[in-house]
Amino acid sequence: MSGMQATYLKDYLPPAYRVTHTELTFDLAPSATRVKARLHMERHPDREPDDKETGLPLELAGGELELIRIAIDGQTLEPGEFEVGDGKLTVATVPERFLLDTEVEIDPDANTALEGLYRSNGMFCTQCEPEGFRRITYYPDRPDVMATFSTTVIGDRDSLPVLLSNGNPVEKGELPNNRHFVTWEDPHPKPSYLFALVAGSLEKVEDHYTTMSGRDVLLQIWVEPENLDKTEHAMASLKRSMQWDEETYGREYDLDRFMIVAVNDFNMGAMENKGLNIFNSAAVLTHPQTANDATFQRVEGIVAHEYFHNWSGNRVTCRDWFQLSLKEGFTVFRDQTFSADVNSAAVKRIEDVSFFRTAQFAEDAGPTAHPVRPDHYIEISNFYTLTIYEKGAELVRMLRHLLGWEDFRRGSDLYFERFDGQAVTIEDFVACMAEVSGLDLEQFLRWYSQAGTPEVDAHGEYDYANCEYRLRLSQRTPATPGQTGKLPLHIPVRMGLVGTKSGHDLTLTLDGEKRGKDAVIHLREAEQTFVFTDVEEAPVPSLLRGFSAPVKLRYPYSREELAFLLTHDSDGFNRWDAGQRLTMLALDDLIAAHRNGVEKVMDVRLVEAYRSLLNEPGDDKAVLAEMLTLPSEAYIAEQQPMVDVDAIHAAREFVRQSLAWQLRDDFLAIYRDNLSDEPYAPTPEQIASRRLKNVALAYLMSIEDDEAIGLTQQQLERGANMTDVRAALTLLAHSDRTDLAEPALKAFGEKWAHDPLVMDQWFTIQVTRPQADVLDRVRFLMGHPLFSMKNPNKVRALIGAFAQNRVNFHRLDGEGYKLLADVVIELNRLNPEIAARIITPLTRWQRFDEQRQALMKAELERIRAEKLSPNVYEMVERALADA
Ligand code: B3K
Ligand code: ZN
Repeated sequence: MSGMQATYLKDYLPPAYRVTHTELTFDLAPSATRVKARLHMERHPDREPDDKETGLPLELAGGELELIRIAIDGQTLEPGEFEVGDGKLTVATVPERFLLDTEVEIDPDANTALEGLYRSNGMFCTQCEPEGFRRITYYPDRPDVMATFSTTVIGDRDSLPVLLSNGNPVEKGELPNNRHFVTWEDPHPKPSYLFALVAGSLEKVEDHYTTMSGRDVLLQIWVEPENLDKTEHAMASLKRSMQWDEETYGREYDLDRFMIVAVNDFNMGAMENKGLNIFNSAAVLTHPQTANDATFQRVEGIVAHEYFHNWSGNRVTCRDWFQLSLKEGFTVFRDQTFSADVNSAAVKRIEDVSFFRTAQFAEDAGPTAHPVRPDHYIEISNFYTLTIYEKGAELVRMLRHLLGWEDFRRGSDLYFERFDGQAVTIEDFVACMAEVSGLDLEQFLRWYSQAGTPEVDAHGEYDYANCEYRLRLSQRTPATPGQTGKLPLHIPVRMGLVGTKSGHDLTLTLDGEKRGKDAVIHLREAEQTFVFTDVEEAPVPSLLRGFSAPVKLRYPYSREELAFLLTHDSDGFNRWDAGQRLTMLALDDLIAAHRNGVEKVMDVRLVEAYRSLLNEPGDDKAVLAEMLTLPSEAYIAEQQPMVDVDAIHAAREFVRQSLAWQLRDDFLAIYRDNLSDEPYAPTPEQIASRRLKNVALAYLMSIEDDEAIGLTQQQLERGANMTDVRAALTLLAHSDRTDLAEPALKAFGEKWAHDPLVMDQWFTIQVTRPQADVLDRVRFLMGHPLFSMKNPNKVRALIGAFAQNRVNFHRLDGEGYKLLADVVIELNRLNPEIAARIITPLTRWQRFDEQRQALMKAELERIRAEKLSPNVYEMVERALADA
């Protein structure tokens, strides 16, 4: 089957023909939209015809299109002069330079895949990355074909008063039959994946930004009328992002207007279309009463991410989709740094790393592990992964560590200047970094082609007699599917030595050179020893500070050493990490006790560590809240050789409840100290305070403390903001107090039935309950009038969230797996991209006991027996490859 064929990086060839200018006309109708395209085409200078007589055939991608007409230089082609099929249109002979005219009809209403042109709540919108443009018109739909665009949108004046596309509006007017049109011109050459069109009954909020060179930019956020009051935060985030990119990277915006549109049905978070970003409404709309702090921060990060793509992605784009991380890894790194700069930097890093070590490590350890630059794919949409995005960002962060900020910035300037308006590769990016710094980055490039998480083992020895500290580091990367022989990587290890007497960082002297108190050492060999001299006292090493490389670092720390680092490490991130390690040691013992049916005993050292945290809270509440947060069940699972969901759940609950019993009054004091009457603002200070308060309340609720129940109810009833309301409702709903939870859920559901984003939260709260009856609840809610399998947010809120409910999804009767498989089979028809994402938990079967493995594989086999989309086919084949 041709759709199932793999594409290989090694087969890359420039396109035979390129497009210099694209003219599009859309005549919009819900189930029969006409698209006329006029492409100004010429042969690519690097492509010689194989045969001088016939030249090079013209091949254009296209799917789900009904061809009405095709003409070359004004001459309509007759059937026989071209061929349509297999997702493409082929013309055997064309001139060196020509005008291609096509007209097609498409059916936006039938488009449930949400790729190409589709309708959401009556609004027309597009999603073209990576290969959606071919569902709009026949085109060389690949990122290395960059053209200027001129787009005319025609629609009904009443139902579609707003007609938007990329660039600047240049003409508008009235047409017969109550229709009107707007023509847009985008002067910046762009690949087809950055094309966008929106038409609907929308309203806007406007603002202005003056760029560093003094140009005025009109900023617009377009939403459905009822959401006009939910745009303030996104607008403020946009302006902050524009300013930050000028100050930090010297990058200025390049059009007269920048538009954001909020859409309810959207596969991803948002899309960086040139000058017309399209956002999942969940990633842009906020209001203190409807969105919690985490959503405010997520919106800020995504607005920044899409805006930053204007340079890292749009002005300089990818040569082919294997280079996806060139734009995504760099842009994630940019948005992470932005969020760190405008919020609490330590907390941002803690959040990013704990997510990374939970989810990306799991991807690396599973059957879909792939390098940051894959070398083949069946369906590129399956590669919008944590490895491409988050690990890609970690690689860029390592480059910043290796070069230092100043050289890194010079490298980035060189990259943007040299490749402006071009489609390039990861080597091009790394070469700029090597050129400005003089560093040899050859070995570093292996990070892009080698999959898997490197494991670094560290051992230290202090030599009292010679005042020397010897640190031996060794690295190995476990085999991943299709890649067995792994090579040593270039790993920057940021570190310090904390004196056990003084409690301070000691000066690091390496090879006779003083390196300060915090240095980056370079591990390049499979095994390397670093000898630090003039070390006046016995130290505890603080390694991989700030998570300076995406590796698993093992060091045989004692609990005493970890407790010491927890209070003395000068690096906030590593203080947190020491706490995590200490907690993990206690959890390991408890997991073993649970498995062996032995009585569980709480580690008093952990209780004392928590007690000191609570009693000497320091000034960073945000970090404290992170320190008090136990590792998630998913994170704990990642640390185990074989996942025992029940033992993990029991051990974690035991720790939570033991801490709550023993530190009850401290938690209560923290709760009370952080109550506030201030009006809501998404400031780092307020967010930290609310977080700390709600973390404390969660501990107290874990033992169903009477006073805590009263406080939770009060917090819910007071309804100060969604952060507090959602936290309180979740605590009640996840407790055994059904008598309190059910009326609260009912009231919340009735109050917010009109707001889809709040209802998403309502679904999630219910299906993440630990109680055993939750599966029935999931099935019941799937029949709720507000649930729809066609809306990706609803699918994520209900099904995706349930699959994260570890004890219930992994039920031993296999009903959790069966439910997910049923959903995958249904979504495979409706929306293959979402189907291929939601299936992920089933692909991780190797990590579980034999009984669960058999159940999960049986469901994968059941899916495999269906007629599958390339998306799901590829995932299932990879998942079952070793079965
Ligand atoms: N570049 C988009 C990805 C959309 C792909 C969807 N199949 C989102 C982002 O990373 O900004
Ligand atoms: Zn992106």
